[in-house]
Amino acid sequence: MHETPRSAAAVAALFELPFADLLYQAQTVHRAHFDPNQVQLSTLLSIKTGGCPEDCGYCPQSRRHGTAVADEPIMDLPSVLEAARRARAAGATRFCMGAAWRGPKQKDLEPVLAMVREVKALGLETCATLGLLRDGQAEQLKEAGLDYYNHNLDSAPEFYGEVITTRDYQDRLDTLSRVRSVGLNVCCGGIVGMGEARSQRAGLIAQLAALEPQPESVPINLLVRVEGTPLADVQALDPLEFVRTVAVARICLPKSHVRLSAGREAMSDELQALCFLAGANSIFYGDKLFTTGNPEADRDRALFERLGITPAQAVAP
Ligand code: SAM
Ligand code: DTB
Ligand code: SF4
Repeated sequence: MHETPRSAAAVAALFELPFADLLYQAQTVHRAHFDPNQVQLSTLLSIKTGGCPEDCGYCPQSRRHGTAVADEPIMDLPSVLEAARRARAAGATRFCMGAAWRGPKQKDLEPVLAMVREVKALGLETCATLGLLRDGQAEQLKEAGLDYYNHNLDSAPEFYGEVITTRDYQDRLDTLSRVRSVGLNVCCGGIVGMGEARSQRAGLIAQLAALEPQPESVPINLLVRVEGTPLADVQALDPLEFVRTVAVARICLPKSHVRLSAGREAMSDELQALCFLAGANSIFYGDKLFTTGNPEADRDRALFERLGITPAQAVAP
């Protein structure tokens, strides 16, 4: 069995393999740890949209970019629970609540704790992505019943400053340590197609693979180019390079759920099939991400039918 690569150079060498060899290795690793015909379904909800003070170049929710996304108040609990019930009825096993914050103030966190408690009581796995956490906040989320915290590294360290200037890589690593230290599961991945070099895609995966323990869940986002953001006009990534990225993530993070995340709405069924073959085994399910589109659930169900993929069932509590 192949040794899991660790250095950025070893990860970069995987990208250079002939496509068939890379996918064969990824599929072999995938089958050693997972049922290759099962995909986990997570549904996203933006519980607080827009008006974010950060300047992430890819993000339509930054108030620094002239996008069409309005600054909205936090959602009320009944509306969140209504969305969670719909997600559960549609077959999702995890419900991910996101907020357009640099990080939650304590007064912001209180209503989120109630949402976590109530969504958990519906029998769904709970995930939150609220930005940077201060001391004591991860403990409160864990105590409320949170299962996963999403906090992406998003790019290689040497590329991060090209895309985000209002925080640095260490801020992200510090929050990941706080999350891990209270026993929350970690959801940590990134975005490709932002104009980065292949060596920087390899650098991102090397960073993710070096997290100890490795994240349980690794979202691989394909940049969604949104009008008004600094990255709106970036050249589209070669779709086969995206498949290579999924395959390399699979090999370097053999036991993680690798999630096809943002950008899937514009992907053909054939491209998605290649990503599943490359070891992707999770998707965001439901017709919207936070502010951008996602394939309709019945399109996903039709694709799963054609591929003989079954949705992963909820884990016993
Ligand atoms: N504000 C929190 C944060 O930044 O960690 C949580 C919400 S933020 C929207 C969550 C993730 O969405 C980002 O880390 C990024 O990976 C992804 N994302 C945001 N805008 C995107 C875009 N236009 N295309 C692809 N992924 C995007
Ligand atoms: C992740 O890596 N991608 C999801 C989830 N984790 C929170 C968010 C994608 C957001 C895409 C842009 C939008 O819809 O605003
Ligand atoms: Fe804010 Fe998160 Fe968007 Fe960055 S990615 S602007 S922190 S919502």
